[in-house]
Amino acid sequence: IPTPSPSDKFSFGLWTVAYPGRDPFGEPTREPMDPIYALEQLASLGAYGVNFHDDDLIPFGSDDATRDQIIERWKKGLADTGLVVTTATTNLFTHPVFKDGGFTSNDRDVRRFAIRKVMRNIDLAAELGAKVYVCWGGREGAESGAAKDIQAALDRYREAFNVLGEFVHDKGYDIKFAIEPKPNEPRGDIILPTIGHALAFIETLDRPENVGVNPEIGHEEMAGLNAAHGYAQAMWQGKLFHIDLNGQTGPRYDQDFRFGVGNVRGAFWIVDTLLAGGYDGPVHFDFKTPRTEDDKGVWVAAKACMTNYLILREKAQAFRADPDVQEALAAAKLPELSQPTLSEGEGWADLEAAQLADPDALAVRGAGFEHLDQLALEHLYGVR
Ligand code: GLT
Ligand code: MN
Ligand code: MN
Repeated sequence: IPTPSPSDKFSFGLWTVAYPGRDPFGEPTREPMDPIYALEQLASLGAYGVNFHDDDLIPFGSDDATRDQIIERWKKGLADTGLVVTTATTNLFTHPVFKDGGFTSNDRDVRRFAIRKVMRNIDLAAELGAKVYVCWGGREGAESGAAKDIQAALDRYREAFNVLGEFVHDKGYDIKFAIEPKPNEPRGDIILPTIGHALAFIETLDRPENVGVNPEIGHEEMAGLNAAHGYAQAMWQGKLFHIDLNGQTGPRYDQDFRFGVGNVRGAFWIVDTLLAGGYDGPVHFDFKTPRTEDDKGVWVAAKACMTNYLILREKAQAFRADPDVQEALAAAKLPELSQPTLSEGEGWADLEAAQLADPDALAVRGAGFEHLDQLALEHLYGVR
């Protein structure tokens, strides 16, 4: 069984391991977790970095003196464990003030408060060396039609990112934003529900180059989408700034299982896609340990996220290196897909005049995809 090490760049949200097991139907089943204990455990398991919401670390409403004390203790914990703050984010969803969202709340005062809350935590994120700032707009949405003017809400969403982009620029921070899409939960419908919506929105911003996406596997699968294809398009557009890896079993509530369970075949292709695309950011897990588990179970689950990634990485690499697979890829014309459709110097007029292959002859050629996919499954099932 492979062992994680910091060179694998595994990172965890503080809220993931500290999740106390509260759900809409039940009270927490685990004690609140000291953030320093979380750092110690993660470091001992071989993790590299952490990500946190402002309120994960500093309880909402803390006075300045308390805040400073907590930050000093956190810095010492980081120094003692060697963990890196790769990423930070803002909680714009727990406090009741955000019941109708932060950046897109109908209430202007709430929107102003939300942007200020983000600015304050970006200052801290920059001080701690974070390079990515995640924005999950979990409460930006609605349960009913007339309650939200979506075009106006998108104007306000854009305004918030433009103000924050200006803020980061003016302060000279080396920080990029990563928008995390999700289709629903906790709102009935969430704005920017998928990777595609987010990518299109980003192009409307004043500084699109500074904003990318942080797609979560489970969120794409909740929308019935192929998460690996979404990750691939985000990389193709130079926008995969961060990732939230976890497990999900089809379109239902946000399960946030540990990475590698749920859609196992999908997880294999996610890892293969990340390797193929040369993703080199933090390999970040956003999971919640089921509330059936005690503290020991939390660390079993956290470690398993990393172990499962390493197992799938070995399998994806072995799949790509297998001569039978290379032969099957060639037979399935994968190298041909990388060739431009028109030749060098050829234009539409040449194509119009060209002698083309007989479509009926083309139509009877088998694609060879079943053989190729069976080879992948045999690698995944561990018999190759
Ligand atoms: C929350 C959510 C996650 C987001 C986090 C970032 S918080 O737990 O379920 O998907 O990534 O705000
Ligand atoms: Mn989730
Ligand atoms: Mn997430």
